[in-house]
Amino acid sequence: MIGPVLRLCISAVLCAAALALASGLAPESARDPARYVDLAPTSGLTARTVIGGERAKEYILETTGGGVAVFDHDDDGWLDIFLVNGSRLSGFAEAAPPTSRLYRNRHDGSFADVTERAGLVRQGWGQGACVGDYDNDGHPDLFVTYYGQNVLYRNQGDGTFADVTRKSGLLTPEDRWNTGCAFLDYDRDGHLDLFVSAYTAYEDATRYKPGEGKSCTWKGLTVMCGPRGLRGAKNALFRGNGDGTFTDVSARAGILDPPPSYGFTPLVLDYDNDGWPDVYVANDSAASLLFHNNHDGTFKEVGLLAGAGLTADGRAQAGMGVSAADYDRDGRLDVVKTNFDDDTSTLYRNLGNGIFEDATFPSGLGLNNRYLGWGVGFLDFDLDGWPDIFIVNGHVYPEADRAGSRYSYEQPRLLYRNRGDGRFEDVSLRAGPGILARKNSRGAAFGDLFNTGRLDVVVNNMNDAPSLLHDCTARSEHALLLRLLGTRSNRSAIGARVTVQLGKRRLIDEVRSGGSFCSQNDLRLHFGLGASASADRVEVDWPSGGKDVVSGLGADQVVVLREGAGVVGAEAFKAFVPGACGSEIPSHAAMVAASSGSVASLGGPVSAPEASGRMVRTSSTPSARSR
Ligand SMILES: [Ca+2]
Ligand SMILES: [Ca+2]
Ligand SMILES: [Ca+2]
Ligand SMILES: [Ca+2]
Repeated sequence: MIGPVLRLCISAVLCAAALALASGLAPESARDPARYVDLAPTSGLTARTVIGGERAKEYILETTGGGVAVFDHDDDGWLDIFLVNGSRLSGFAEAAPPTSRLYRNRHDGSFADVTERAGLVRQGWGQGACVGDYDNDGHPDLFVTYYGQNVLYRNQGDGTFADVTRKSGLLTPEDRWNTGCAFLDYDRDGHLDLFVSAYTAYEDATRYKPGEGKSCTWKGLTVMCGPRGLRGAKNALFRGNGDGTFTDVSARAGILDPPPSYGFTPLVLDYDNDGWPDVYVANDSAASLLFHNNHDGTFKEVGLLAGAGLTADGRAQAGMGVSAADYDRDGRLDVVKTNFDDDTSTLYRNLGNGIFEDATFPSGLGLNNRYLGWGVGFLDFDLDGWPDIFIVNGHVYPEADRAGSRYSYEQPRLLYRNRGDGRFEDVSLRAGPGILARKNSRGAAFGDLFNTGRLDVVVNNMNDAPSLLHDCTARSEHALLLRLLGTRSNRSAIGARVTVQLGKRRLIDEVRSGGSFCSQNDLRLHFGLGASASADRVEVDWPSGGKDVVSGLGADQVVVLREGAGVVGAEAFKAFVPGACGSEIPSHAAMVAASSGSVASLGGPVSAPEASGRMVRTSSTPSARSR
């Protein structure tokens, strides 16, 4: 069979398609858009996350949490996984109480539980996590939010962490129900600051028994109360002082100005392209907030003014998770937010001039209104340069299983393909068993766990083991993964804006801490380049005001860019194909090789001049970035 097939190979692309046919795969046109499989059971990600009761939730406290962070804790170039764990009101008489877990990436598709060795064993009602190198020592640090007191873990550079919460000044005078967090450098002084959201007043988390309060029924069923009828909470901003300590500047920075609400996840983005990071906060059962950075250490909340607080018809929604990308490639970051059931997720299209429009229905996201969404991310799963959308779901009420066939406690995931014309296509039913699986999910983190040029998704599931979703689809399209190292800017380069130029196409993204639902994505930026084997130009606008430009950057590699120095390292994407994908699936590297005819550059470090690109210009003017 192979012989005649090879004789038909009149072009590389036809050849790849013919080989796919010969190996039993469907031809390109009829192929499923993706095939996500769950690698967690076979990769060692087996510890359960415990959040409240299994089949009954007495209090709203039992329904939140479950953040995930993917970050390279030991600086070996491979992402590791931190899964936030919760607790249970009835206690743990027989079993040991659960702890959040750190899994070290073994580079072979498996993970080792290093929680104990890393010094991260801790009990309590963990909620979310975010990552940033707050002390600029080159080792990414971990912040974990709790119902109670948050914890700042300083990465000691030897695989272990030290709890420096008290020393850093991040203990709060009273216990809070902290939820999402994000490091950012809002005053652009090179020292990371920290934004923390909170859900309800601390005492209200367990104030009313089901049926006792104001908002304790749903579909005629008695359920846990809230958040309506409970007292809300305010967000907090801590300024990094540059000496490892933080000062609570919430009041003077204007963060306390909006009334208390039910905050879940902060999303840091420069929505108006003025070079200063702004903060969007997904609020539950209330208008979402948008804190515009005034460039003077203060913020002004403009959510309603900007059209990003409510729906097009003026409704407040139950905001849970949130993500940003320029899905329509007009050079402005747009926002997607997950919400409750009997409602849709919301897509806010950035029109410029500080204004968003609710594009949910015109974009095709209004199709699904039966799921309760949490973790969400724009990711370009098919590498065509158009950011797609991935959402994980799960109900807050176990009673949903008794509310009629439309509702369920465990729910499937959703995958929307960006068609490139402003519309999304729901491809969930043709995207593999990892998408169809029904779970009660909360946090989701997006990152290239195996350095293959593709983004994987780690999902924290309630009272269940996590999921690690990997797309097995063979693709010949190209991609770039950029790791940024700040020098004058904060070391994690959080807030850096990258523009990738491909002919007339311009792709943008920013290095971001926090987001999704109370989670942390890969700090490296992933760009799908489609058929382009290189990027014409890559521009980095650093938070310091400096700018680096690299031209002719070869695709299909992880490139390290240092502020003021340009490309300082590059490594070709790996050819890792998990066993769960089946042996007939060629790796991305093999597909690229088949379509380009070049095998030589794959598999090892790439030779410097051609693959690393050429540094064109570095300017280090300390003025505001011009865009
Ligand atoms: Ca550090
Ligand atoms: Ca700062
Ligand atoms: Ca846009
Ligand atoms: Ca895409």
